[in-house]
Amino acid sequence: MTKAVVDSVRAGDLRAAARLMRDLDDGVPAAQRSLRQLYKHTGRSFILGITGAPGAGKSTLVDAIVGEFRAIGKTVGVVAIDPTSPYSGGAILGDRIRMQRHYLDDGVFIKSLATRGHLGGLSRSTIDVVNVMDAMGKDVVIIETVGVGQDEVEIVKVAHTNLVVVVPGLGDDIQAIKAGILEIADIFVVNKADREGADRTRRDLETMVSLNDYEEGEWVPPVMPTEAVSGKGVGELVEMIDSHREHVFIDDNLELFRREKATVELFEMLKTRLLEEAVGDLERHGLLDGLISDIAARRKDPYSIVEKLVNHSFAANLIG
Ligand SMILES: Nc1nc2c(ncn2[C@@H]2O[C@H](COP(=O)(O)OP(=O)(O)OP(=O)(O)O)[C@@H](O)[C@H]2O)c(=O)[nH]1
Ligand SMILES: [Mg+2]
Repeated sequence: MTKAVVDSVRAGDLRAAARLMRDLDDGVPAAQRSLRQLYKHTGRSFILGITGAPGAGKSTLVDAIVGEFRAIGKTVGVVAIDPTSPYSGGAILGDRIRMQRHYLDDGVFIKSLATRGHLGGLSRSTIDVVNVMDAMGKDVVIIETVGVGQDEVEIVKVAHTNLVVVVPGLGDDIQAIKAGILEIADIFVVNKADREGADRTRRDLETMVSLNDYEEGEWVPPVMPTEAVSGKGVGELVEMIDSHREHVFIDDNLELFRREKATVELFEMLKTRLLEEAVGDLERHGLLDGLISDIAARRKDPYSIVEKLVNHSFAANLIG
């Protein structure tokens, strides 16, 4: 059974891959087993992360970038992480509409992930989907995510190249960008370059980048203007993405990248499993609700509870 799924996914079967992703969402144990087998067939895709504020034009840009990759015969997988809507909600439909050109193209596989309903965190689910697409043999896997929480910051470590999309007129926002996003951006994209203030935003970003110290041979993030709707600037952006890909694929850099990705994968999986294990155990012993009430009422503190749980075999130590 597992072998059949693994073979079908490796052969690029869209239905098998879609079913596997759904089973992973539903926590079907057999799906986990398939992932284990698939892992050794991953590591071939080029993974591109696209982060930016809601409405910055990420999906429109993804659509245009996909068009460029398809034009040179590359197959593409897209994971769109939707910040608010559940599966039946508008944003997924929106993603489909914005990527409509590719919706009927067999060479493009689009999967949306809702942020809700991932006990172990969204990073884990994203990694699973990326790995399935990688094992399917997609040449490129694109992850679209709203760059806010810590979760997203971890996710981007699985991408070879990260675009940070900003829009003109961000003013004070540049401070916010500075704080978290500079460290993840390999390329800054000033999208909606048709709007007023695009040049200013571009200069501000370039100044911000220039204030950083870069070592010899280190990648300095360029700032690229685009108009995702018309496709203007997208060709140049894809060329820059390719330059960065070449930079990452220099031996030492690639080794470093692979270790970083492996670390994120291991840690995210551990986090999920341990959490599932602990919560499941507490539930089975009928302790979870009471514990939460006790903590809420300050009768117990979460620090001591967690300490007891991890020092011993979860709930066993709380009974008896
Ligand atoms: N003027 C202008 N509008 C654009 C451009 N690119 C995208 N838009 C518009 O911006 C709106 C948001 O685009 P999306 O691609 O959905 O943005 P997003 O960042 O994916 O949004 P979320 O996924 O909801 O965070 C849409 O109405 C697009 O048509 C551009 O280059 N110029
Ligand atoms: Mg979007």
